[in-house]
Amino acid sequence: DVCLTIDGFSVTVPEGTTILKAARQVGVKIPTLCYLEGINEVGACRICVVEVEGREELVTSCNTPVEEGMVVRTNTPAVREARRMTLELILANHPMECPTCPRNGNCELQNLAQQLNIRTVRIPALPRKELPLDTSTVAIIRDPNKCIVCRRCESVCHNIQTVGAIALQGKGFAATVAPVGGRYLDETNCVQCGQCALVCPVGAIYERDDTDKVWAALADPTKHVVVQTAPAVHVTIGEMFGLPVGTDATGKIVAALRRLGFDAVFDTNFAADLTIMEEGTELLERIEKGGVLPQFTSCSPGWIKFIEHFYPELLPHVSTCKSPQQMFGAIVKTYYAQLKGINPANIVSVSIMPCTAKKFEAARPEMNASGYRDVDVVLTSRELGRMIKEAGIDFANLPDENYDDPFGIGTGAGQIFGATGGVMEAALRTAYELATGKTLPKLDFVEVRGMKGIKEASVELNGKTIKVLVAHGLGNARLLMEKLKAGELKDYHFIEVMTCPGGCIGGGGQPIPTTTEIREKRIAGIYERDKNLPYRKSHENPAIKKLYEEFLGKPLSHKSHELLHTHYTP
Ligand code: HC0
Repeated sequence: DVCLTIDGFSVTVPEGTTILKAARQVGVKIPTLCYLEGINEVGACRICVVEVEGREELVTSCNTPVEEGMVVRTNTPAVREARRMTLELILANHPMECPTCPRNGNCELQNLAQQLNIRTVRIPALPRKELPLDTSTVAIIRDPNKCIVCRRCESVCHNIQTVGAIALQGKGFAATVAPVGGRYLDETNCVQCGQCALVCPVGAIYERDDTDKVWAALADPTKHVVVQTAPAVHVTIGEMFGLPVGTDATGKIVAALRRLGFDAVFDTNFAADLTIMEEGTELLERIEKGGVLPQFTSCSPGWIKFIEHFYPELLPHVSTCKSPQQMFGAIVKTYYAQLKGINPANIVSVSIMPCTAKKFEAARPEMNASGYRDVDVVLTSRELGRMIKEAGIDFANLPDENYDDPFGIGTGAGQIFGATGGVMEAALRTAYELATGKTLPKLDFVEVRGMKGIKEASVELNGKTIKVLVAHGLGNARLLMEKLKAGELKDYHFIEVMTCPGGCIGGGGQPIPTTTEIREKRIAGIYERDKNLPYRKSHENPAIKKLYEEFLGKPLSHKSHELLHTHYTP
């Protein structure tokens, strides 16, 4: 351990601890801007500078380790002036468009200017050349004018996702983080996961806003507008309205969507159950008939794009199942349209997703098996939050309402899709019972839960040991893919990959901030809801049984294949 003093307080911390972290232990919150715990600790912005006795220059506290006997001062005239000057320089080079910025009210630069009590910028605004926005993808918009070169997006894209679509370009005041070689995002390997948007402190990279399309559909009396809400959204949207992190706001989401004017409010959890029926059956079939194993989950669209870009030779491992979002869309435009006697051409299918890549998935040309787009508009959690605010709905005080029939029932298995390991656990609950005809002695597969990057479990099925792996964050997925290619995963049967750290609760469209601690609380909220639901296994969902009886026949039927499955072309 190392002993030092910070602002007169002594503190003892393990060797290697940064001054920034040590200071937090004695209740001193040093301001930061580029800092992102465990991901971007590079001292790029110099907001976190402090004085260290015996050193001539101020040091950046986020990446300077403590030393024995160090005397640190975090709040001296020199420190305050340096921080202010740094911030004023950033502000002099930043468009002052706060009222119309997507991050207005939730911007770390704004907050910091407030915290440092900046009232004037002493440096004249620097001459800036207005650069065009990158609107090349359906999911993510990049505004290079607002980039403050903190490099958080670059760190996440390279180190966590191992995608490397963006990097530092240019020098000095012209520097920005952008696709290499002046290209557009859609010309790179970007998987549109939106983790960059989640960590951007300002409005330099953000989700495309599709709320206008939804407002227009809701105002059109000739349209029947249906909406589905993803598993992860249940426990995250409340954060935008002051509810504690991890609160299950399901009933309030339904009430809010009804007040916004949707004609039918459905639960993606239902379609997650449907996916389990199809994907679980597919797995059992691959095992029995000697198909390509291990089978990979296919519901996380950033992961699909990742494997298409980086490991196309492994595509035969990917389940042919569409994601729950897309399955839902296909069922709405067929079975539901028939049931209600509505022309599918007049149905607008909207989904509320924690994910930016879902916008890309919905726009894939092949996602129209019914003859119509499966899903017409995808809104992220953040966009729905904005619509609710714009409509003046007092979300936190809404009564709890129930989803509409016939897709209003989702099981706990569907609910846990929103957390890493959830799809696997849901699949095991069903595959076990379908394959053995026995009731599972223990429903909770805790081995596959939690924030560990790669998790592993096994289950006995009729005398055969089924081995499974779970990865979240594409860097972890890459590790597994490399092992698979090296022949090390031959005896595994099923691999779940979720693009985003923590799974969908950490999706690129989720409320900001999304930190590790927040992810953990959201995960707890997911499993809490699972525990309290009347049905916890997908095959026991009465609405799913009815759908098979009335429409699909059985899993992997001809109709299922036509509507619920897809194919991948390398
Ligand atoms: Fe997910 Fe999904 S669970 S990807 O993580 O499978 O986005 O929440 O909606 O589709 O159900 C996201 C979340 C979904 C889908 C489901 C899956």
